[in-house]
Amino acid sequence: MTDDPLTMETIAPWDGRRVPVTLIGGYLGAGKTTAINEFLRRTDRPVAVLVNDVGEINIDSALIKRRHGDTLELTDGCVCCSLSEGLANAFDSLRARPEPPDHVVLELSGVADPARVAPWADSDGFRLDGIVVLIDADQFSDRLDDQRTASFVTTQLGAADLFVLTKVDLVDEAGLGAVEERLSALQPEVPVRRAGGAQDAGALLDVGTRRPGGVADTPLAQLFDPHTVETRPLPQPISREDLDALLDALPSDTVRAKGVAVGPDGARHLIQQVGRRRRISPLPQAEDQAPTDLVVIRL
Ligand SMILES: Nc1nc2c(ncn2[C@@H]2O[C@H](COP(=O)(O)OP(=O)(O)OP(=O)(O)O)[C@@H](O)[C@H]2O)c(=O)[nH]1
Ligand SMILES: [Mg+2]
Ligand SMILES: [Zn+2]
Repeated sequence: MTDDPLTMETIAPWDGRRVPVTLIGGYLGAGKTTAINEFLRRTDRPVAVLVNDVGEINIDSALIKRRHGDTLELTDGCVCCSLSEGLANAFDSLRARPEPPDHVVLELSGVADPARVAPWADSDGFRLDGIVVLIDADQFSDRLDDQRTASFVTTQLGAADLFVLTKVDLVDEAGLGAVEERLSALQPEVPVRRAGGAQDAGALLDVGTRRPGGVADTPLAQLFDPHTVETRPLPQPISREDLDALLDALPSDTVRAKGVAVGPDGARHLIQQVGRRRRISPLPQAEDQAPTDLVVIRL
């Protein structure tokens, strides 16, 4: 930084105002895009959304854009590993606007370490408001017990200011209690909220001031990423039987798959697979989401 007033003026936008930035982290498929969409549905404030998807096709940003025009995508890599330039450009393009957004929400990739992205959120014109890490109550224990994924999950936990438990509808009370116990053993100071009620979307942005020392205490970033991201061709159109067969045939180390398929009748379907859990749901025809190939993330 320099004290040259001319330089200061050209860097700091909006008369020195700093827009709060919330980072949304959480392992692959934890429910980040779903939660952001829910949040946007409940607010009419001007929120800018940045979405990082590791595949070549940014399905998430398409899903958010269907409802929210102010969405910038960061595609084909992870913001904390290889896309830092893209992230810097995204913040620059926000800074170039005459009017600041009220808030910026950044969906991190499912393998990102939020602590490595935090400095961008604290740059000119912005202020890191907090790091929310979503915890998939359905898959958390498996991911923590699998040595291939445990370090990703624990690194993300270490950066969090708030945990939001997702998919509480898929887990019984004893299971939820077990997840909360493990979380509080690992990160006793970080509050945990269960998602599921009307207030949850609000909880996402209700982070406010950061935990003292939060990010500084974060363990060093993972150096070896075992994930591979592939794009597999999806025949268009494809029958439901063929689609199921294709998904059944994915390698057993698949942790995440997503894409948009078109059925024989022209109807579009969103494919969402997280671990072994699969969901294929119709997309409203009116929204005309283009079909995509299948993004497959494996260990
Ligand atoms: N049952 C249930 N499913 C959920 C919930 N939240 C999200 N899902 C489903 O979980 C799947 C993944 O959700 P996403 O929101 O795409 O997850 P993500 O964290 O953005 O995934 P990546 O960006 O690929 O890491 C989708 O099928 C969602 O519908 C929930 O609270 N309950
Ligand atoms: Mg997502
Ligand atoms: Zn990364």
